[in-house]
Amino acid sequence: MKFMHISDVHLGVMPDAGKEWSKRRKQDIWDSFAEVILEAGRQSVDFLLISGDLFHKQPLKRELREVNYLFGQIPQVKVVLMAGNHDYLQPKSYYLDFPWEENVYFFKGEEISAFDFPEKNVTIYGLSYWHQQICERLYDEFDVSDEKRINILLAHGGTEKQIPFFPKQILEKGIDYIAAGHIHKAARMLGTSAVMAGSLEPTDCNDTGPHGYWIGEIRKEGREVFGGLDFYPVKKCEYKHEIFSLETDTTQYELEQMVKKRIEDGEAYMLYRIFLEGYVNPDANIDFSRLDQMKQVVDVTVNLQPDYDYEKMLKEHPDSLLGRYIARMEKQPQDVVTMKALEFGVNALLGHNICR
Ligand SMILES: [Mn+2]
Repeated sequence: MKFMHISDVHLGVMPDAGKEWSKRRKQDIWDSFAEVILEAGRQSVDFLLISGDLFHKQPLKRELREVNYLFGQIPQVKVVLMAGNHDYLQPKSYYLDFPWEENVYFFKGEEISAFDFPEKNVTIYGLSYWHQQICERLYDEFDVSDEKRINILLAHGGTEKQIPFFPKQILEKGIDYIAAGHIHKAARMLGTSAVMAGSLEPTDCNDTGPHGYWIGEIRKEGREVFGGLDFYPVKKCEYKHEIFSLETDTTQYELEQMVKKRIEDGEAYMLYRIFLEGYVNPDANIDFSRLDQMKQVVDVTVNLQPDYDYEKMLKEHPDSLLGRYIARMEKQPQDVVTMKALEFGVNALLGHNICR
């Protein structure tokens, strides 16, 4: 049997609030979802597994209708989905009595149940979140009913407050593939037969690395399992974290050119979070907000130290407030706190504003 595995689409999320591309990203996430569904049809997969948080928050009725329409476009594919901690079920959730297309299988209970597909020799286990947090180890509380079936667990969580679990323990129960979701960062294998799919698209500038979907094949002869799995990136957006080390003599244009060059070396679909480290000459008066306004820059984190010569300052201003402040701080224990206090105090007295 062949399957596609995606997770954490977070339909409705609007990443990078305040940035000019924010609205476009919201639409891109919907579009990627629609495209991936059509791709599932083209690839003739038997199952589309969606491991929770399809929506960023409680879905509206019209949003469910959109999603259901798309599922209806691939009637030969069985779509199996669950609610995660973001779109968790409530008594009034539209998820509960929604009239899904015939090929859609939605887990409604918070206890593990199963959908059985004898014609494909497949059983899929799963549950839906009824709470934003579930600390109980719910995935430890079941056993597979037929070891000859291809047994799949659709899981969401794996952290302390979202159903902690160890893939190895679950695989030992006779599960052949854990289709996991919840962690958005770049997709990764949890073991040979378990995948944390990552979000289909990044939903936050800290979701670095490639994002996309998985296509796999599993064959079972008796209790012997054969298969393969591949990751396919969706290249609409990828966040990169880039560190720039400044030196005391770095100038405004030099810094801007460094950043521009790094962005030009990447792909057009990449967005950047920039970290500035090292030393800066306070008199250089660098305007960091100019970096923030650059194309493809999401955020600038300034973590620079002013390059002050305190001894020289002390000699030049022995009787002023500045000089007395430096002299006083030099009598304190010379630890990190004192050094920071010295730096912040001198910044304030000189009217420098280095850390925005
Ligand atoms: Mn989640």
